[in-house]
Amino acid sequence: MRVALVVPPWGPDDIRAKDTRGISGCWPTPGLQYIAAVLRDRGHEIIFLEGFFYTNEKMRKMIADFKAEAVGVYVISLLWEQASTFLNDIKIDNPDVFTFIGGHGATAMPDRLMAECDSLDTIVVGEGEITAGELIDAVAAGEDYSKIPGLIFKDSSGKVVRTAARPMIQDLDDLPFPAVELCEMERYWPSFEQVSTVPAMQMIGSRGCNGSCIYCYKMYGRHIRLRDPVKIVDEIEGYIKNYGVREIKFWDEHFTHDHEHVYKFCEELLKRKINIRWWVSCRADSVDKRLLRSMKAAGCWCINFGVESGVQKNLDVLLKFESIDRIRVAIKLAHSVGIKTHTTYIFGIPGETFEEGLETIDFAKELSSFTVEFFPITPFPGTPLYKGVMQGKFGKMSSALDDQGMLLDRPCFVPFSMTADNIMELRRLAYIKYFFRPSFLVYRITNLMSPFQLKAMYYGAWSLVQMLGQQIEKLVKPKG
Ligand code: B12
Ligand code: SF4
Repeated sequence: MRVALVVPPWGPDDIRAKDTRGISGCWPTPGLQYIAAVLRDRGHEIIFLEGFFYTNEKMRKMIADFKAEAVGVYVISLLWEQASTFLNDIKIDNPDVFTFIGGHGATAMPDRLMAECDSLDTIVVGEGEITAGELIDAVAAGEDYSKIPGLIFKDSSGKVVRTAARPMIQDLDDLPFPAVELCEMERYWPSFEQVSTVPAMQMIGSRGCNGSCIYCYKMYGRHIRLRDPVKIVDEIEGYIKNYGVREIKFWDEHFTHDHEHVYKFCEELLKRKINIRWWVSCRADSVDKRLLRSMKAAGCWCINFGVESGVQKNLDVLLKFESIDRIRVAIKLAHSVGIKTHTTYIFGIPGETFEEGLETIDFAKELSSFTVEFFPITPFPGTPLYKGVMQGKFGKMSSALDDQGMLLDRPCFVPFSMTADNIMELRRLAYIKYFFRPSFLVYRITNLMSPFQLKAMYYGAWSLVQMLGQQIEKLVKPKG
């Protein structure tokens, strides 16, 4: 069957605040690349269309030229409007085309999406490889798919039907590597603050996280499934050979959960003498010096720690189960072995005050990571935070899905303890106070790792100038 897999048309304006649009890039979507690989291996003909490169009109034309018989669309909640418009247009062009969607947004609020889009035939819920494979095989053969687990669709009477739950894939090594070769790889580039050099590739080495943070949408549950380190390194070798890749960004939710697994991965890289930089995310309570030394020796240049707040009470509200002291220790340890850190922080935690937000900024300065990000907290559908907000707890939230981005100009959620202006001011102050420190600027300049990072600094500086302008405007503008 001819299947078009599509990231709907989108641009930096849809997902970023004005002041950080300059640093925006686009990574390919790993989930859709996995779906593409599975469908290809089942004998279907695939075209992969990235909405960052094409307009809606252009993609419709490409789908018509390809004579697609099925169109599968990646959906996150923020970009649902673009996705549903696209699905409607595709059905206008060819009413017989079979449409299906998957992804975090599709999984978190399937009933709403089904109700809002008549052009949508089926939703693949959760982990999609096996379900999408069975679904497209059935559609191609003209067979009934109503018994395939993991689906939501409307029956002939218009009633929404949900099939049995699809169990998680037991062994991730059964999956093929993501079909990167179907994407226009040469057209992608990462957002500037996200890598130390290019070409860079992203990878998923595990799925799941044992944490329970209330703002995190945990599609893969608390049990962490690991890929074989040998296969992960095989995949890396392929990227080096085929694309000259110099850096890997692992999007695993919690890379260092199983130390033995990390040691095996590092040993494999060293054994094959693979010289590559890599970047991972992990929890602060899961690292020690021996592990960090091994990671550094095998090429890890940066670790992302989701710090979120410098106030213990707020970490407790988020159910982070991390202590401020442990975070401090983890970051010091990483720096002591020569690994840089990227730390992220959120403002607008339920119950957080403006003054506590200022304490978080001080904590970020104390930790002094190489790169930082400050976000307004965003309750994504499917998270305990979102459920609480819907029950009237915690604060007020916009119901428009396109407001649900953590990088936009306004927060979509405001806790009872703050105002929207407080949150945006804390974000601006955080960047200004963090970067306008002579010692920090010296650290950044003396630690440049490639011309790409020089470019990143240029765009970062431009963002800061805009934030400074906004802050000055706020201070001089008469109140009321
Ligand atoms: C990698 C990543 C990115 C990358 C790559 C984005 C991309 N397009 O894939 C970057 C950094 C660019 C990014 C950006 C953003 N991201 Co992001 N990102 C992730 C992350 C960390 C991993 C996703 C991943 O690859 N997982 C591994 C793959 C294998 O799993 P998967 O994506 O779930 O795919 C499986 C299923 O969902 C399903 N599936 C997926 N797509 C499809 C399509 C079809 C047709 C079918 C049938 C099935 C299917 O099958 C796949 C295989 O099993 C997740 C958090 C997480 N840990 O999951 C957030 C996450 C997906 N991102 C999120 C958000 C909000 C964003 C941004 C909007 C950020 C912002 N500005 O506010 C932007 C949007 C950019 C964009 N256009 O996509 C949210 C989405 C929330 C929601 N409810 O929709 C998440 C869940 C993080 C969170 N905050 O909780 N992100
Ligand atoms: S530690 Fe990270 S991935 Fe794990 S639950 Fe918390 S936010 Fe989600």
